[in-house]
Amino acid sequence: MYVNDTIAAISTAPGEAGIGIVRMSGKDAFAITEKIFQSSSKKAFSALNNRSINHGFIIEPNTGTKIDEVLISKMKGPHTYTAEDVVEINCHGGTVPVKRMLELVLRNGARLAEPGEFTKRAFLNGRIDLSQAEAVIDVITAKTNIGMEVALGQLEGSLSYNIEEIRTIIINMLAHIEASIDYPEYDIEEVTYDTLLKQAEEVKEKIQSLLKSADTGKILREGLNTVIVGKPNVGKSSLLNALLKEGRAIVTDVPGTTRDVIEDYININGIPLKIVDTAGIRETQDIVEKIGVDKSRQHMEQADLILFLLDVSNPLDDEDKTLMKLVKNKKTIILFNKTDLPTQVSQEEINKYFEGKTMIEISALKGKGLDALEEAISTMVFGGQVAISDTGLVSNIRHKNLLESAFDSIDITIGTIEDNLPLELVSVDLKDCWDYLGQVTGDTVSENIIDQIFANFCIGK
Ligand SMILES: Nc1nc2c(ncn2[C@@H]2O[C@H](COP(=O)(O)OP(=O)(O)OP(=O)(O)O)[C@@H](O)[C@H]2O)c(=O)[nH]1
Ligand SMILES: [Mg+2]
Repeated sequence: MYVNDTIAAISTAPGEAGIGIVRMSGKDAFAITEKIFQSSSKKAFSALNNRSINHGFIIEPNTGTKIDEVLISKMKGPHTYTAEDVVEINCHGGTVPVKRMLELVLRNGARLAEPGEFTKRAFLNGRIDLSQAEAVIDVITAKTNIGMEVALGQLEGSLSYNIEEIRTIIINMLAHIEASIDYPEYDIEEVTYDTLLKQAEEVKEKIQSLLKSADTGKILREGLNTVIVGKPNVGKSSLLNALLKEGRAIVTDVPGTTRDVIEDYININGIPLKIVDTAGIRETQDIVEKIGVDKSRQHMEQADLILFLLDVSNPLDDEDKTLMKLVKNKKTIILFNKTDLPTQVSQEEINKYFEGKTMIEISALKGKGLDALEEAISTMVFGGQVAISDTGLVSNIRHKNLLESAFDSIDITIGTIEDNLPLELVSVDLKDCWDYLGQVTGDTVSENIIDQIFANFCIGK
């Protein structure tokens, strides 16, 4: 799997900037630099210290043309990002200088890196495990401080540590089983089953507590999927605009104004919210509106949180009531909008339809009640403050799925032990569990999946 050549890429974002960085990694990184770098200290690149930053010029070796004035860092493997020899050329930022620099190193023996290939090498060379490599993307794409802290924790190995701890217990169990099968005379069967049961339950508990952290982890990483739902004209787009503090969506007094789904991000007490404004849901003959209404329903299905909007300046009608049934089993906040106008909804009706729900009076037009709404959202999601220590371990859907499979396997294992079935059977599901956990850290993962994961990276990382 490991390719022993030298890769290069532009590691900074495209566009004009103070500096731009071209990064190289691999066995020829130093030799290539030797050819194109003229140090102002007049020393050859090979004579420069390891882990040093050096001033000089990049020269086209065939023509002697100066390409740019640069600072070059020289980092000898294995204590580098990729665990290979790494050179970083800091040249002037801007599209032309970095592009010329990249072309030059490519002409002199490097190959253009694939997306994420530097990090992939760090993984393949054993410097980090797969969950740590995945955390690198999460750090780069983090949308809030908390999201970034969680990703950093994972990058430092918090998840890997927990997984390895569980796998160690499983390995001990498997060893015990092997021994009992091979030397039955040395072991009293009951003891074996008792010990195994205790250990299996410990494994189950540990997996469960990791899984518990997964939902919050996902929210921190991808944003809480929040969908504004309500019949036409109740003020959904007005609410979106008020929360974003900008005129993002078109607002008119014509019911059926919003036809498509509008999405944007806001940050509430550190929680990234993906907030979705939808077409007002109603029966309609208009083809375009109908498509919008269908989309609204799909978004409602996938929502983590629904903001259900009612217009209290008009009496509740059948359309409101139909919608109430649709959101019944969802995490919902009921928002009574247009409270700046005289209300037409009685307290009795409110008690009858919304008992037990979180309810807030707002006016999207006047910006009233929005603080209370933000407060309610963070309370609902985290029961108050976010505690990173126990929420941040699992934030990746791939990890969550694997942990769920591991959980199922250990559950079956426990059943097999409790039924005193043959040890060979116990070990089958136990091995599955060990394997699923290993896929999180990349220990037992297929090449295919590794490629898929790194394909999501940006080039140069
Ligand atoms: N008085 C008052 N009017 C409001 C309030 N919120 C929205 N409106 C008005 O209600 C009308 C409809 O608002 P929109 O935000 O377009 O409603 P919508 O739910 O997005 O409507 P559709 O996209 O058609 O489903 C507009 O004329 C808004 O100015 C409010 O809090 N008070
Ligand atoms: Mg609208």
